[in-house]
Amino acid sequence: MKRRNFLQKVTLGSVGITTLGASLRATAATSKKAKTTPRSQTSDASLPVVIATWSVAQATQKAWQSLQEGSSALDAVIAGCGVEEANAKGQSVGIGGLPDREGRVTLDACVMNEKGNYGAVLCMQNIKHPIAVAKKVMEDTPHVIMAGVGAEQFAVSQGFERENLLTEQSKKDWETWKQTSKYKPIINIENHDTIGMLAIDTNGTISGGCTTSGLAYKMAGRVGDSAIIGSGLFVDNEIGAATATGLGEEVLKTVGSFLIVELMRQGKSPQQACEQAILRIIEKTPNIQDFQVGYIAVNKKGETGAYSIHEGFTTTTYQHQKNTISNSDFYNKK
Ligand code: SD4
Repeated sequence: MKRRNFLQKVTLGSVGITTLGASLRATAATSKKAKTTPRSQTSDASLPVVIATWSVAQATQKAWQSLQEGSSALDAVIAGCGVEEANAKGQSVGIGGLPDREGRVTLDACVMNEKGNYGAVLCMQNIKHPIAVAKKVMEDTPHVIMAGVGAEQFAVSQGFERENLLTEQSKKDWETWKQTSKYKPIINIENHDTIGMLAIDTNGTISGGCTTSGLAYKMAGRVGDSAIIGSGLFVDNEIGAATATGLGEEVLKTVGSFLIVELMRQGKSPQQACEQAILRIIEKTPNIQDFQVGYIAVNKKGETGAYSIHEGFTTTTYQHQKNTISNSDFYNKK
């Protein structure tokens, strides 16, 4: 996966930020060379389709293959997101995710299916595939959200293995961060590229998922938008679906993914809906210099859209038998 330094500096209230670890700078530099094409403003309606945040060609390919092999849209999304969760080099999801400021990797993930069912895990440690646990929460419990130790215990009871998710590299980066932070109340260094993925099968059945390790060096216990219904993800099988990446606090405050689906319900295209949802954030928080948000959306026909506040948000779309990485359009043209 080609990653970039998505949010370079984030300020929440009076809480400051520091610099990235060397490996993160390296990955950011690599990603600049990623072969991408600008997204067109209009998109073809065609099914099936898999669309994901960021440059995750292997993940969308896996989801696409799963659809071809007859998996449900939900299982295709879980398989696709699972590719990135298992990628120890990716410091944004699953194993290898950058930890909170205490050095703990805590994961958030959710899924929604075509029936409007939802399952999520929040702040879960030691389990590599939170998105698969989220499906279990949805299908095998009377609840929709499980958090922390309870989520982990539930996962283990379902056969998931406990493992240490803090890789040597992420530990090293965290230790470097601790030195430069000088133990000031620093909240995060955002280089996290949450994987949000939406899939529609040939029958028009829509499902989605979103998985993340959240903001790097977040305060212990912090949860972002990614696992929260309507914010990091929303699916309405009659209309379409949307998912988010970026500063979760801003997505949460505007319930971004739900907003996009509702705008599509009112007749907006996925592209127009993503743009309006970004504008909603900017109306509420005009000082956009310090943070980034990116949205992707798909409607029932298989048209797609993507938009972000700043340049640099890429999307991967598998459609028309082709896997394409594109640069999304963005608001801040300067
Ligand atoms: C969060 N939205 O926890 C996630 C982080 C992210 O790209 O998407 N970063 O707020």
